[in-house]
Formats: sequence, C-alpha cells, structure tokens
Amino acid sequence: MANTWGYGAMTNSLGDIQNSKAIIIFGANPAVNHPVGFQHFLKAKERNNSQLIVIDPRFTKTAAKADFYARIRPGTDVPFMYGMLNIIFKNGWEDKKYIDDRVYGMDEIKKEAAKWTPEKVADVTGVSAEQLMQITKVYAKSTPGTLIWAMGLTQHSVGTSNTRLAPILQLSLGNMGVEGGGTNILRGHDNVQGATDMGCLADTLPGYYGLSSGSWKYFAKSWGVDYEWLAGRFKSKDWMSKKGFSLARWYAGVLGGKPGEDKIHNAGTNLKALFVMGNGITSIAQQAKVKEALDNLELIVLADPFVNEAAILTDKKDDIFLLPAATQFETSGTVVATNRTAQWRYQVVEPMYESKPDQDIMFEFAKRLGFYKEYTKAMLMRDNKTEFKWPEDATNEIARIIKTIGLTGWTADRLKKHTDNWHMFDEVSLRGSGPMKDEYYGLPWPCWTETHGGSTVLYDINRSVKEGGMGFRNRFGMEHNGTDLLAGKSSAPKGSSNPNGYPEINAKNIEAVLGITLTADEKAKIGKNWKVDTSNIIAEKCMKAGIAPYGNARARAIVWTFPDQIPMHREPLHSPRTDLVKKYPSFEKDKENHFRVDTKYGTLQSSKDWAKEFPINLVTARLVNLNGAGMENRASKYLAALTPEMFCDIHPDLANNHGIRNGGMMTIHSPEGTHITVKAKFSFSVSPDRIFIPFHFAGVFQGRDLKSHYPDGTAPYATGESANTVTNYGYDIITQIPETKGGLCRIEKA
Ligand SMILES: Nc1nc2c(c(=O)[nH]1)N[C@H]1C(S)=C(S)[C@@H](COP(=O)(O)OP(=O)(O)OC[C@H]3O[C@@H](n4cnc5c(=O)[nH]c(N)nc54)[C@H](O)[C@@H]3O)O[C@H]1N2
Ligand SMILES: Nc1nc2c(c(=O)[nH]1)N[C@H]1C(S)=C(S)[C@@H](COP(=O)(O)OP(=O)(O)OC[C@H]3O[C@@H](n4cnc5c(=O)[nH]c(N)nc54)[C@H](O)[C@@H]3O)O[C@H]1N2
Ligand SMILES: [Mo]
Repeated sequence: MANTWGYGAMTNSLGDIQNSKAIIIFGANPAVNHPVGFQHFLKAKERNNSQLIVIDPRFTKTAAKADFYARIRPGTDVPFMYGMLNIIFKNGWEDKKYIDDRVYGMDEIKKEAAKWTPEKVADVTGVSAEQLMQITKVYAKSTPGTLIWAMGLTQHSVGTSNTRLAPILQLSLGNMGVEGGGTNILRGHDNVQGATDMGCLADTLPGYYGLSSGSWKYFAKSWGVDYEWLAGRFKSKDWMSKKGFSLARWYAGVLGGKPGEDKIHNAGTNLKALFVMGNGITSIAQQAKVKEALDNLELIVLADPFVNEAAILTDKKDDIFLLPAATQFETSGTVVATNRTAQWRYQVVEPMYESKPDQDIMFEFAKRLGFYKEYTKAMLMRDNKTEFKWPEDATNEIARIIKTIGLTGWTADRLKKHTDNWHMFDEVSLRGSGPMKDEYYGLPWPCWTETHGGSTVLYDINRSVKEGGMGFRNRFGMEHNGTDLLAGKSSAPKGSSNPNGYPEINAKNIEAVLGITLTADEKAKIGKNWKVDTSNIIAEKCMKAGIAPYGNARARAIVWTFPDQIPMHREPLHSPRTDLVKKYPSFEKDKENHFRVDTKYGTLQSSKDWAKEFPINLVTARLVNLNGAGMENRASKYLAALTPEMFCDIHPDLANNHGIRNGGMMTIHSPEGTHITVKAKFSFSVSPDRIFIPFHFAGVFQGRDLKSHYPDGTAPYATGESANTVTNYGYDIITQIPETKGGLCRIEKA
C-alpha cells in the first residue's frame, strides 16, 4: 500500500489542514461528522484562500461550503481519480523528481490512467468532463493540497482500491510528506485509532504485528507467559496464524452450514456465544441475517452503558445478559486521536450505580475463566512489581512492547504532562513551548524513544528524524522485478548520517547502515530487529544518526500480493449500470475463506440483472444529532427530537413518479428480499436516481414494532427501521468492510 503504515491513520493532522492550499474530500462529510475538526478546513479557506473540493453522491452540508462540488455516482471514485491522473500526466503537472526518488510503480498507474479520458470518466461517474478538468486543474495547481477521505471511500467491495489510489494521486503531485499535504483520513469513533493500534482487528496482534509464530513468540516473551500456554488456548497451533471472523460477518459464523448460507471455515463448529463490548450490532449490514444469528445463539452478553439494541432485535428470551458498563467519564487512561496522537484522560466521576469500567469487566471474566495472572502479568514486568496500578502500568506496558508504530515514547508520565500542559501547544503545528519544548502535542506516533517528540507529518524528509522526519517505510523487500525499492539518492530525512535510501534496521546491518561500532555489551542486549528490540538500542542509535529505524524506501503503487496489483475500477456488486458491469465486472472468482467465510463477488453480480428490478442507488450515511447505532442519542430527549422518526431523503421528481408525497410513507425493497417502510422527506441533496437513508435507527424490524422488547423504562425517545435491514450483500476483497455505500433498491408508495 502506498500508505506504508497500512491502516487508515492521518498522515498529517487536523491543525495542519490550515496549511493547505487545496482540500479535496472524497466521501466524507466533516461538517456533520467531524464538526469540530471541520473548523480547521474553514480556517484554511479564510486564512489561506484554500480551495475546497467535495466529491460526494449527495449535496451535503460540507458541499455547501465547497468551492467545487462533484456529484459522483456511488462506487466510482477509482475512475474519478484515474481521470484526475489522466489530466495530470497529460499536462505534465506531476512532480517528476519526487516520483523518481520516492515512488515505485507509477508507470503502471500512468498506463491505466491513460485509458480514463475525461469523456469516459464522465460516462462512468456522472461528473462532466469539463468539471473533472476544472477540479483537476485547481487541485494540481494549488499545492500543497490535502486529500481527505472517510467512509464514502472505504465502504465498497473495492474500498481497498479506493484507499490505495487516493495516496497514489497525492504521490503523483508530491503532496505526501509535506505540511498542508498528506492523506488525512477522518477516523470514526473516539479512540477508533487506538482500538486498531491495540489489535482490535481480526487479522493482527496489537501494533499490527502479524499472526506469524515469530510475532506470537515476541508477545509471549513480552507478556511473560509461556508460548506453549498461549498456543494451548487454540484448538491447535495452526489456528494461531489464521484470521478470525470480522465484525462485519460474525453472523455468518452462526449461520454457516444452513441452506443458502455462505460456507464457513471454523474448525468444524459454528459460533455459539456472542460477547459485545462497545458495538451496537444494529449498525451491521444485513440485519435480517444478524437477527437470525442472534436468535440462534446459546449465549449473548452485552456490556454497554445503554441497552444494546441487539437484545431488542432478537426474539431470544433466555441467556441474554446486559452488563452495565461505565462510560469514559468514569474511568481514566489514554485514547488515540485520528492523527496518531495520544491523550491522557482523567476520571471525572466514580462509576455510577453498579456499573463497572470495561477493564474491570474484563478482569472479572479473566478471573472466572482462570487466566487472570497471565492476563495481567505484563503490567508488572517493567518495574518488577507485585501489584499493578491501572491505567499507568497498562500504558507503560504498551510503550515497552509496541515498536512497529513507534510507541516507545508513550509513557504514562509523559502523556499526563501533555494533558496537563494542553495550553502550551500550537493548534496548527502541534509544537510545544515552555515545559513542552521539542514535543508535538500527544506525541504523534511514531514516537521512537522516551525523549523523541513524536512525528506530526509522516514521510517528511524536510525535517530531521529527531524532529519527526522520515522517509517511507522499507517494508516490502529491497527490490521488485529488478527495481530498487529503497529511496533514491539524497532523499533521506534532513541531517541523516546516510543521505540515501536504506533498509530497515536490524542487529546485523546497524553498524554498516549507521556507520557505528557496537560495544560487546550492546551486542549482547540488542534485539533481532527494530520491531522486537525491547532494549531500545536500535532506536537510540538511530536517533543519534538521524536514521528512521524502519528504513527509507519508496512508496509502492503496485501491491503484487493483491488480486488487483494496481487499483482497478470494478462496478459495485449491485450496480445501476448493467452495461458497465459487463465492462468492469467484480472479481471473477468468489473468495474462499475470507475471514473464515466464503464471500461472493462476480458470481452474485452476474447472477441477475439487478438494475432491472432495483433501479435506484441506495446511499446510507450519518446525521449530526445521532451517532452510530444511535441508542446513545435516541435516548436523549433533545437529540431525538431533532429526528423523531426514521426517514428517507428523496428527490421530488423521483417521489412523484412513484406517487410518494412529502411526509408520506414509502417502502424500500432490497435485493436481499427485505424491506423497510419509512417517512419520505423531499430533498434536492439527492438526484432522482438515488435516495439517502441514515443508519442510526433500530427498534422496528420490517414493519414489526419491537417496543415491548425494551426492559421497562429503557425504550429510547425515537425508534425506527434500521437502514441496514436493506443494505445489500457485498464486502471488500481485502478488509471485508461491507458495501454499505454502494447498493440498489426498489421503492414504492406505502
Ligand atoms: N454526528 C455523527 N458524527 C460521527 C458519527 C456519527 O454516527 N454521527 N460516526 C463517526 C464514525 S464511526 C465515522 S466512521 C465517521 C464517518 O464519517 P463520514 O465518512 O463523513 O460519514 P458518512 O456520513 O457515513 O459518509 C460520508 C459521505 O460519503 C458519501 N458517499 C457515499 N457513497 C459514496 C461514494 O461512493 N463515493 C463518495 N465519494 N462518497 C460517497 C455520503 O453521501 C456521505 O456524505 O463519522 C464519525 N462521526
Ligand atoms: N449502513 C451503514 N452502516 C454502517 C455505517 C454506514 O456508514 N452505513 N458505518 C459503519 C461504521 S464506520 C461504524 S464505526 C459503525 C458504528 O456502529 P456502532 O459501533 O454500533 O456505533 P455506536 O452507536 O457508537 O455503538 C457503540 C456502542 O457502544 C456503547 N458504548 C459507549 N461507550 C461505551 C463504553 O465506554 N464501554 C462500552 N462497553 N460500551 C460503550 C454505546 O452505548 C453503543 O451501544 O456502523 C457501521 N455501520
Ligand atoms: Mo466508523
């Protein structure tokens, strides 16, 4: 991936957006979903005359603030970006030196881009050739430009291609690794960045360490537990290296083997119990399947400060437990923001009533399941303690172990100081003054050592490594197809002892690359490579030499292990353009054992002329007053009052064709055979070929009011049909994120 950290963290920061001369937003609506962060965008406009460009199938509140708005057809961002690249290369607007020195594989991109003429892009995306040319010119000429994305780009069967092509577009213009540039991905929940950093994923260990036995052994050692004991927690050792079910398709684990269901690969057993900590469940695509899975479980445990509406959706009567979890205000510890910064949070109040903070719920489970000692031991190891102090010792454990993203510097003491000295940091550069001199706010990772100040702009070679500079990571070997993958001459971070490209640092090459000699004592203590070196010798020596421990390589535009080595346009599984499905079909073969479940692509896409029966594009997204599954806010009288009922934004022309009136009821049918009936709301934000529904409602299922399922006094002020009852089948080929931003439906007057 061009983003060498692999996952979607911001390369720069919200404040840094104020340095941008142009801001292009693909599939994000920050005016609604990141309203505080959006103020930086508005300041960029006011102070810097930054050009704001919005690419969205709907005219959003963000679009209302834009200089240029393109109404793109859902699922066609790859053609749009190739169209931009076509125009960039044709006019020679690319940054040739940057590409030569720091990028691998741009030639292949150029070849594909040549096919996407503005006229062809117009046909596929619905954005006119003139508008594409105008937007491209403004964006290419106003550097540095920053590229923003969020869920409009990821929630597609080609989500990964989208999120690869966006940084490639930035690389073509030399916009990566500069202030005011970068790919600034607006992440979702408070601490979602921290959650993924800590391994709340189905395919990694904490810190994005893979599932190899080497990684498991590193963690066994770092946690102070026996590797064989860890292996013994699995059915057999080979299951340690296998991906788990993902949240998106956990239900398949329950339903697998039933007629018509996708086949599962779970050691011959179905899932029998569900433990949920901080997800709404009604937010997951394909609610009819989710409901069926819930109904078929033996045990459901929901740890949540609110009544989790999974308990309401199911008709299961016994063995459902609601554990009252405390909120973030009733506990303390660190969270990680969208730009890789940590924030220490102090407890505001004691846990109320019988509620417990999440960590205490997990400790209680570990005690009863018999592994409390092993579970908590790592917190004692740094200072050889007999009792741990929460959360300080957990934070210090993370700092001790997680090297891959550079968390060594994140000690509890340092992070507390940052919160205490909040007022000492600049909001644009994040630089500290006074007691916080030489540190960036929140020590954005990588924060290589206990004295390093963090890295606020990733891949910036105009700064020294000490000031947060670095090249791209050397992650994919030294060469590919005979081409050197290390960065070109003189493109190393400022002040490096080695001015050129260099490999990632390990015990064997450290002396040669850094030009140093290790003492015998250092040689005895040093870890095998920078990722497992808990002695910190590699990082400390690198800092002295101005070298980034992870190497200095080229960003790659080609991923030779992916089904599409460069991003390719493929129509959504359910596309309104049957003619284009033939030209740009989804993956021919279904994917076997994709996070333990077989997943359909081309076979489903071509099994029917979906557009004939379901001609309308279905767009799902968010509202400012509601969050996620929505229970937290629908339980608030005042927030609920803003949208008391589930609704659908529909263009008056489309509504009129179906005899639907403003404020009247309409039914939305999905290709899955499911349906919801909701209130029609006339809106020009959508064109007549698509409708929009928010996904924050629950408590009604295909016309059935589930009010009686809420425990007495807990029903929220607003309930309604879940959008996810009608979202379509479709999952990304790499990450398995659902295609909730590209699907079809049929509508009728109710
Ligand atoms: N008020 C509020 N704020 C939130 C949340 C919330 O629920 N409520 N949720 C938080 C979370 S978890 C997240 S992940 C973020 C998400 O933040 P966003 O990604 O901004 O959220 P959405 O509104 O779902 O989607 C953004 C836009 O993508 C557009 N879109 C749909 N399909 C396409 C497409 O094919 N191409 C393009 N270019 N655009 C498309 C939609 O019309 C929508 O305007 O918000 C966070 N903030
Ligand atoms: N159709 C469609 N579906 C979508 C999306 C879309 O754009 N379209 N977006 C997807 C995305 S990006 C996301 S992130 C999901 C969001 O969906 P969810 O993650 O389901 O959203 P939330 O409502 O934030 O759910 C969090 C749950 O955690 C509980 N909670 C809050 N604080 C705590 C705490 O401290 N401890 C515990 N244990 N629980 C707590 C809340 O009460 C709530 O029940 O929805 C996804 N689903
Ligand atoms: Mo999210």
